[in-house]
Amino acid sequence: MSEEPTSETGTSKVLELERKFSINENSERKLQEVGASCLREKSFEDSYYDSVDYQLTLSDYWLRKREGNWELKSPPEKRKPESDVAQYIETTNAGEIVQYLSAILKTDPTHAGDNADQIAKFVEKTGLQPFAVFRTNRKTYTMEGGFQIDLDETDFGYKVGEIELIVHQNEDVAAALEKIDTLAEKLEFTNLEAEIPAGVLPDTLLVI
Ligand code: V4E
Repeated sequence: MSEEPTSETGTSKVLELERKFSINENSERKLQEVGASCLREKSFEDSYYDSVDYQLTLSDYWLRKREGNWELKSPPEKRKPESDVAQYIETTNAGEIVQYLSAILKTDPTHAGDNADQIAKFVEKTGLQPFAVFRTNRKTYTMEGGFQIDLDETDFGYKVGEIELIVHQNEDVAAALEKIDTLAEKLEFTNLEAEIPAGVLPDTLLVI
């Protein structure tokens, strides 16, 4: 991957391994049966930004402002292609986000800074615009093994679950992917891609 995920104090980058799945009326009960416990329930609004010709999303870069905080999900250099698990580097540091964006948009990053206000200026200067804005209600469960399981419902009626593990070292990726797949099987979670009805998600969120 372009920059190594690290567990050093102060870093803003982690590698998120996450698998989405369809949820039904039994999903929450199944989670509780395997020992997961509900950590919190919250609601948040996301605004996803891109250029008019979708340079970011077409390159699998996902820039969003969640409740006022900028976040960027970018693809690691190497992914395990055989896995159903999505693998992204998540960056929250404004300076780092601008570095990534400048490279994709082929813009000069010199006017970049390291706080949210300066990233907003960068976004304005490069003409990035919100292309999808929606609110999500999320129930977050945790369970033994470091798993986080989210049950999401958006304000346009889309329901999805997600199993997530965070890793800090490349060497841990293969084992973590296997753990996610094993848990998904145990919970009888069904593959999401096979079941998304056409038109449910904004097309721009289904680019890859
Ligand atoms: C990567 C991506 C998008 C950006 C949102 O990523 P996501 O993991 O869905 O965020 P969220 O809010 O569910 O989790 P959090 O960041 O809070 O942990 S939108 C589309 N993609 C690419 C993508 C895709 N098209 N389909 C699947 C199954 N995964 C990723």
